[in-house]
This record gives sequence, C-alpha cells and structure tokens, in this order.
Amino acid sequence: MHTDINKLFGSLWDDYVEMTPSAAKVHQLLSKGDTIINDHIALRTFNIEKVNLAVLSAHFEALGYVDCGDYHFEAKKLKAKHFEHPDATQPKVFISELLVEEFSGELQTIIKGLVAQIEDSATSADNFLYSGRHWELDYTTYETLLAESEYAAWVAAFGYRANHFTVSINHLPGYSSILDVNETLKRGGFVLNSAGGEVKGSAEVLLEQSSTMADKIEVVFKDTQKEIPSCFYEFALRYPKSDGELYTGFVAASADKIFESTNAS
Ligand code: OOG
Ligand code: NI
Repeated sequence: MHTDINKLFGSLWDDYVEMTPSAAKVHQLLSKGDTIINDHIALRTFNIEKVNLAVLSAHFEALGYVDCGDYHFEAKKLKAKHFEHPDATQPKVFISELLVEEFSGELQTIIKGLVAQIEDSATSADNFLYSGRHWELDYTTYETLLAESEYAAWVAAFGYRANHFTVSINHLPGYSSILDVNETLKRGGFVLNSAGGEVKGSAEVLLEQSSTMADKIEVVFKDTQKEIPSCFYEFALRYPKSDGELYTGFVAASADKIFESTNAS
C-alpha cells in the first residue's frame, strides 16, 4: 500500500498517459499550462474475492478515503462505489466490479483462470493499482469475452490501472460550461462519447459529464498484437446542493453511458 497520496496519483497518471496518448494533448489543450484539478479517477475489476472492489478500495482507504455511495448497473451486470477523501481537493475515486457469476459458464471459467494467475502478494503491493495485466491472454479469448461484456474484455486486456482521469470543470480557468469544453475538444479533433448525448446529466441532477472515446493502442496478446480501445478522458461540472456545497456523488444513469467510452465505436 502507498503511504503518499500524491505519489499514488502521480504513478496512476504516468501509467494512464502511457495507455492514453491523447490524454497529454487534451490536458495541454485545456490547461494552457495551468494546473488541472481532477474531479475523480475510475478503476475496474472483477468481483472475485482475490481482486474485488474491496481489494482495490483498501489501497485508498489506507490513505483516508471513505466509502460514500453505492451504484448498481443491472444491464451491464456491475456494481460500483465511490470514495471521497476528507481533503476535498483530492480526487474522488469511482471503483466498479463485474458481477462474474451473472455471466455464462464460459465467461466465468475464463475470468477465474485469469485471476488465478495473479500472485497472492501482488494485490496488496504498493504498485497494484497501476500494475496492469497479471495474466496471459489470447486474442480469441479477448473476443469471446467481448461478445458477452465489453467491460470484461477491457479488464482482461488492461488489468489494474486508471480507466480514466476526469477534469474538474469547476476548477478549470476560462470555462464555465461543459458545452464550451466539448466545443474546444471537438475543434481540437477529439471524438466525444455521444451515447445518450454528448452531455450526460444536467444541473437538475447536480452533475454534468462528458468524455472522449477511448484511444486505440496496440496491445500484445499471447498470439498476436491488435489495436483495441484503451482509456479515455472525462470532464465533469458539479452544481451546488441546497446547502451551497457542491454535489459530490455520481449519477447512475450518466455513469451507465460513460462506461461505453471504451466501446470500439
Ligand atoms: C466508469 C464509468 C462511470 C462516471 O464518472 O460516472 C464513471 C468506468 O467507465 O469504468 O466514471
Ligand atoms: Ni468517471
């Protein structure tokens, strides 16, 4: 486990930028050299005991993060939680897990076989949250998973790392609306996720979000190399609750569409 939050997020960011070449360009386009404040990051896993959501969240809880919300995505067969740090300037953390037992016997056997290859000591090591894949994977196995769950295929191909970072528009100099951010991104040549509309959520639900479609990078499989969707960048604008404090939760209907940023098209 890490003892230094900034080092953990620094390592997660370095790995994320390697997986997501466009992220450095988006960061540059929006920040114009200023510091960007992250609203949150997100991680994905399987609900198998060795690597479940609680195993990932333990790394954040050791740094003072607190469980602040539960989410269920029935169609995608996922559960998620979000975590906040007492220091509100630290990014929130959104962690989801695939409900493996709700899938076919074939998918369950494949996933159990991948997880079995992880060294027992690996999941509590300092670097676990940005350690990537701990197993061998054939391209045909990836495709088999893809046919049932895009999420399962993504975790199988990329393992443990940040799936996205999220720019806090509330803290982004020069922007006060998500439409302006989206316009800048599109003019810069970046492709937005349009599932459910380019802007997910609204002022009424206290959160507006948008995201790029994931980059495609060359991934090494056991038998071949293929370009597949890796990670994406998200943008979030939060609105104040009646007590004047910014809403800090997530919106399940919006999150459901954000997941689709790693779809192939
Ligand atoms: C998480 C999708 C949900 C959000 O901000 O609502 C999300 C994922 O794609 O792993 O990040
Ligand atoms: Ni997100």
